[in-house]
Amino acid sequence: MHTEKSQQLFDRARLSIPGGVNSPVRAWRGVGGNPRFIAKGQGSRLFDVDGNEYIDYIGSWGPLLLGHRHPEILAAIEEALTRGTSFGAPTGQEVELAETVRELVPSMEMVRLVNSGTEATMSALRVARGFTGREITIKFEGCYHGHVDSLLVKAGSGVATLGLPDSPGVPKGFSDTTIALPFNDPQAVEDAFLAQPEKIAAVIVEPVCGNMGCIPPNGGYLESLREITARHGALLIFDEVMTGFRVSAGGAQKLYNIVPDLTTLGKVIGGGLPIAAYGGRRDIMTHIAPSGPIYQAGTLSGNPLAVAAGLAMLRHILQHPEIYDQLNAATGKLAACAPESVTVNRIGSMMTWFFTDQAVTDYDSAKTCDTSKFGKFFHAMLERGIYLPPSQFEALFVSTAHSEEDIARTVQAAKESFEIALA
Ligand code: HOZ
Repeated sequence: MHTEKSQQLFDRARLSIPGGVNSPVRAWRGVGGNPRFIAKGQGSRLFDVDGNEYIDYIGSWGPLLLGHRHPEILAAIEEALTRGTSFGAPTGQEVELAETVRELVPSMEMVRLVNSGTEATMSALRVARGFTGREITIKFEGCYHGHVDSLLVKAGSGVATLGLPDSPGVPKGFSDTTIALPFNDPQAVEDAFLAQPEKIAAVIVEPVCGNMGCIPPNGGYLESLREITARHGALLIFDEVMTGFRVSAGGAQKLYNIVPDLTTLGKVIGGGLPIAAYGGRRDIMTHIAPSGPIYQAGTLSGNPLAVAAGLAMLRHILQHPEIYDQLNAATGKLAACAPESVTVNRIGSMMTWFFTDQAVTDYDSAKTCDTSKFGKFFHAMLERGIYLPPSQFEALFVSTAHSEEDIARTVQAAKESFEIALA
């Protein structure tokens, strides 16, 4: 496989961009080697600048539920382009997008559009603090909620990939407002509330973790979080940036039948363009400016191109509920091909092959993985034209563009690559 052009671009990139990338996991530090620079995507495929073709299982880290360059999304962006790129004023399509989000995720009685998942979680936390008059947040070890100062405590995703315990630059006062607890342990949450009565504003959780690899909630866990937070007067925030419109049309909250107070969305909601949202109970959301005093704003919030792409994506989901069966079936075939010494976690079209024979239910068990074996597996797959997330601590994503032939090819490549990695 030729990679000279990617290599040259990476050499140049490192002179102008920290680490050569605009988001850390892309630098492949978790698997070794140098990242491929991408020239284009089409359907299930990525093509790099050296002309190599891959079946893509990153899907832009989640947004591309329908694959690259889906015609309905392209048409919506093209139509929006004829009207302008940014107005800094309200548009009709923003209203339609908010209404469509409410239809799919009914717990979001009101919705505010922002530009990234980080902005959504940061804003939701501020709202939770402002609404409750409390300052402390509970998060879970290995969960990642964007690079929000107070949430970069024992975080997953790139922080876990690079093995960084916490980030310099986060004032101690901020991290002191965060309690990080093990995921899937309701007693730890109960104990934290008892230790700090009437101090905890919110519990924020990825209802299905995707940022320490895919880790589903144990039976009854989300119900416990709902019950404990309600009993203690704190808000339950579901960070559905990854799971929203991914694990079901209504996200993880629909799948597990839990009604959070606030929800954050990103990734799929933008169909590949930068947009995110937070929302929830009307009595909480009306505290946001200009309805109320809690301030949050953004020049590009509700950007017309991103709104058009997001609306096309959500309309497709509403019109084609059958896609979730297709995604489930395809991803199930990938899950089934792993040997016994590899643990597989999958919910819908989110999945991780963990290089450990232990059950992976939290960050500690995720860390039992042999990351060097994962690195060998990643490179063996790449050689076979399969492009996986370059970290043991990320989930892979299947799209509706993955054909049966793509999946069969991937299963064959995985069987060969497991043999190489586990030898
Ligand atoms: N933190 C993102 C996934 N969990 C990675 C984003 C990126 O590198 O683009």
